[in-house]
Amino acid sequence: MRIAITREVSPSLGDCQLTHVARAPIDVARADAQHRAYQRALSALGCRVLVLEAEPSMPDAVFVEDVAIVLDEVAVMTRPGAESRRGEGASVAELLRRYRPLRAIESPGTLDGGDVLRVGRTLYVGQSGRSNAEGSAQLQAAIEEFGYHVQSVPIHGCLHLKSAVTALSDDTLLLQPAWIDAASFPGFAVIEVDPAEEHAANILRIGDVAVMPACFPRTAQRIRDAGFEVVTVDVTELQKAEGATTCCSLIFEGAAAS
Ligand code: CIR
Repeated sequence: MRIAITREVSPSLGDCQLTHVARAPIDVARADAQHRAYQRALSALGCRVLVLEAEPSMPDAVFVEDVAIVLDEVAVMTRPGAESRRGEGASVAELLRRYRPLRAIESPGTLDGGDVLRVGRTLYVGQSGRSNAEGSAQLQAAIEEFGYHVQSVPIHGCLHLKSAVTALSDDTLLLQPAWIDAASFPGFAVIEVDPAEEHAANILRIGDVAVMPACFPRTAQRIRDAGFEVVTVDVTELQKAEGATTCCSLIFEGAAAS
């Protein structure tokens, strides 16, 4: 069955890290309500949603995607580039070890899960301010025995690789051309985000469905026109914290937890 690990919104979300987005007041109660709706959307798409307790002293801990890379054979705990986020992984690791053997990125490596896009056996890793070359090299060493390989991709002007590109299927990408060069992905069909919707490239793929923020209707239409199913969620408060839809879950196939 498909598992989705999530974590409740921290009451300190307003003190989150921000890199390319200007700080705006966050309504935490609203963020929490939106996050619950996101969890319900994942449930409706067949996920068994596991919910970790909020971490009151860790503003960004709701963004569980950044602390682990979960593959079919193994999970790799990351070492997030922002120091304030390095404590978030412990409770996720505790849960993940029920499902996968664990490996870990060690200092001086840094890696955010938001920088890792898996398509088939390739893990594209963004060269962002959060993930360094040592982090990519350690990821490669941790997973190569399972037949995966890491490919570094330059990005500019955004937080993470998956701010700039995500996969709608194994051969079609959704991409923001201002932040990443489509030439880094030879052989893929590419749908560009609508120019009026700068942050629209981050979709969460669950099976054949693209889960994306409701505030990008033009890009949603482009995706539907290409034959994909779209489910929208309202995540405006989480977007103020520089998150969107992939960041709030770790999704993988696993037996039901006891
Ligand atoms: C951060 O800057 O780390 C958080 N405020 C946002 C992280 C979003 N993560 C993601 O999209 N994978």
